[in-house]
Amino acid sequence: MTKRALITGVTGQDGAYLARFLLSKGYEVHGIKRRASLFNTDRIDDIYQDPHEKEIHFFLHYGDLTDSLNVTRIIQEVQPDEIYNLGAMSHVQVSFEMPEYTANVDALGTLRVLEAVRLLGLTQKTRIYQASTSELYGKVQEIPQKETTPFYPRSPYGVAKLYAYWITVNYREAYGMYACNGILFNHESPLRGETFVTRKITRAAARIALGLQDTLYLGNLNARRDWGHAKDYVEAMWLMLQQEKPEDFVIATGVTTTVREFARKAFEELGIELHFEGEGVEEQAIVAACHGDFKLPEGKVVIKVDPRYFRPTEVDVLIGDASKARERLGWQPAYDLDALVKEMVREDLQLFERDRYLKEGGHKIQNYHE
Ligand code: NDP
Ligand code: GDR
Repeated sequence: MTKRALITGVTGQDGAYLARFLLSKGYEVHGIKRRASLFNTDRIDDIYQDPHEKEIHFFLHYGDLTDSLNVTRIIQEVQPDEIYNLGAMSHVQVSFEMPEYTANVDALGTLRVLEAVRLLGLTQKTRIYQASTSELYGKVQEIPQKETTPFYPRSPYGVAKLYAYWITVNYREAYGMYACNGILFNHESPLRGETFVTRKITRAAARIALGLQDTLYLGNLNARRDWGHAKDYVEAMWLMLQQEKPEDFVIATGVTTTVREFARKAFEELGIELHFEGEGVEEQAIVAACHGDFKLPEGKVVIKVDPRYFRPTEVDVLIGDASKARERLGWQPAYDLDALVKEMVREDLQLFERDRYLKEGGHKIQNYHE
């Protein structure tokens, strides 16, 4: 029997990787996309199937996690074996500006999915994956962080995800549902949203090397994150739903790196050696040497700190212990940080080479500063 999966947030980074992964496993995949005034399906365009084709395995439905009727109707129509609840307002800094909306989507949105499954009588059929996050750990309580580490979220996003975590546990215990939390540490890829720090850095490094941009403005360079590759992490989501009993799992690489070091690695990938000098908001990165194809003058300032990217409350260090996932799920990441940085920088370089041709041809190109 073909299994049917429903993915909320299918147009996001993880949704795009997960949809591909499930299709490759023979699933019929349904995704929820939001209505937008422009096309917003870039990340899944290559797996999109025209509804007029004969054999369709991938279906898109208009929807929104703030709309209970819509969520319930889609679940009723699809009758999924598995739901992956990835939809969220996922930007930590933006959550300080939109706390109520973040709570509505990230916290209550999760409740809407769980309650729809319950009201529709699907508790014994439908398994649910909840996209929980290392942001639950927030202020350091223990290093490394594992399933038993106490939570102390540091943003409206983290707090909303805390509700989602516990409501998932509660529905599992109260109604015997197969519902579990993947507590995923940061994971990145060439499909990562442009305003998250890794992608912001790899895009800017490529653009600076190509002469399309002068300076990259960043916030806290000392923050440490445990960065993995989204491709590895979506496999862990699926594995969590294939177990006998529903449980919660930490997914992480076990290596933590500063934002500064990530930036150094990204520029190094292009043959540009950086030297960081100064402290706090005065800190900047200058070109120390160029080894490859791109010739930037030594001493050129390429990174500056801009306090507008500082957060009211910061998460200083994240490093995860994924022993439980290794032992019980047999999960092991294929990518390390260097392979991740290499892939992201290469793809961004390719992307912006097109802009360089346009610029050389006298066309105006867009500037990016977020
Ligand atoms: P993205 O921001 O790339 O994708 C988020 C998805 O949610 C997009 O498809 C977005 O739609 C959709 N969405 C946003 N608001 C709503 C809404 N109101 N109703 C329905 N859908 C909505 O996130 P990622 O793919 O990186 O992350 C996936 C999930 O995993 C998120 O829940 C995130 O919080 C969580 N997570 C992510 C981690 C990471 O490092 N990437 C780590 C741990 C957890 P649109 O495209 O229209 O904006
Ligand atoms: P994070 O990711 O907050 O960990 O949440 P992000 O890449 O936004 O920030 C990581 C760290 O980098 C610091 N930083 C900057 N961040 C951004 N976005 N822009 C900057 O210019 C900048 N300069 C420094 C931040 O302060 C922070 O310390 C991500 C999201 O995917 C969440 O949805 C997910 O739950 C967590 O990862 C795990």
